[in-house]
Amino acid sequence: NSCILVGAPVDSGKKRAGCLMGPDAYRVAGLTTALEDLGLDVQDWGNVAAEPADVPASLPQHIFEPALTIGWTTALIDATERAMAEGLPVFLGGDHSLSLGTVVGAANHAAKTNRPQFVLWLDAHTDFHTPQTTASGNLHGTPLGYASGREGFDGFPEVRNPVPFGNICFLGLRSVDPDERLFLQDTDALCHDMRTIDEKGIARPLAAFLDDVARAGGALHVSLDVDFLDPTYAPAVGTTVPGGATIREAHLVMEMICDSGLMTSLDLVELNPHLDERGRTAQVMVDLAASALGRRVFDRPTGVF
Ligand code: DIR
Ligand code: MN
Ligand code: MN
Ligand code: MN
Repeated sequence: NSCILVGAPVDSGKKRAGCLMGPDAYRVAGLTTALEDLGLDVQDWGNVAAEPADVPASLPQHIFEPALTIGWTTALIDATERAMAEGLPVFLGGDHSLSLGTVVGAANHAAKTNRPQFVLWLDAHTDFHTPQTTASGNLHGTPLGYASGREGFDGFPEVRNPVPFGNICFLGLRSVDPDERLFLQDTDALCHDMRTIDEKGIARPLAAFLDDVARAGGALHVSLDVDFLDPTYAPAVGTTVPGGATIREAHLVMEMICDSGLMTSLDLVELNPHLDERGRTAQVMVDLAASALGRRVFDRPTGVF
């Protein structure tokens, strides 16, 4: 089975530029070799390109760069469906607005194969806004609002297979806007904030979610935002929030995902190489991707929990 690298140099989802350099930063940090060393067949499909789309007047005026993000969404839904037919895509971001395309594309692929789509969102933020609720106007705060079928994404492609709220698990939350929180607390989405991780550890809530996915025979999309990590370890992101996951917590998540055998697609998002320290954050993300795809210190018996 192939691992397919899909560059998504999306930079329109927020005002601070730089994420367009992300795909090449991952390549320079050795992502292909790291995965080939695990015995995987790796194909690099290069970078997806997008055309600006028409923006309907009904979309709120404070939304930043909607024409480009709508164009990226259309292009990435298509690229995701094509890549998922061939193997396991790893999307090299690009800011988190790329997930408007990848989550919807993944859910379309899952529907074709009659599997329910699940999403693991590793992020300080919930990214559950709609164009109406976002105060910043930055569409990188909206991908799960879109992919779960919330209203108000005028001009964006229709979401044919919305991801049910209860199929979404958040880990690492510590910056949730009031509108997002009001909405999410009335859903059955699994919202694990940093306090939960402090109190229970990161393995228990994750193991419970992976059990749900396995029992349902689901496909699992994993979206890793750089700011899931504490900025001490991963400084190259526009929206740093103190109090995030440690390197070991993040690797444990990736190792458990790998052991589960459930992951069908992976986003690496929000890396801003302009803010990095000699590729340090890019390297952390490459190492985490390698853990998700099989890198181990030692093999271990199954059934640890
Ligand atoms: C914030 C930031 N909630 C917004 N979101 C980020 O602009 O809506 N997501 N940075 O990762
Ligand atoms: Mn497949
Ligand atoms: Mn995010
Ligand atoms: Mn974030």
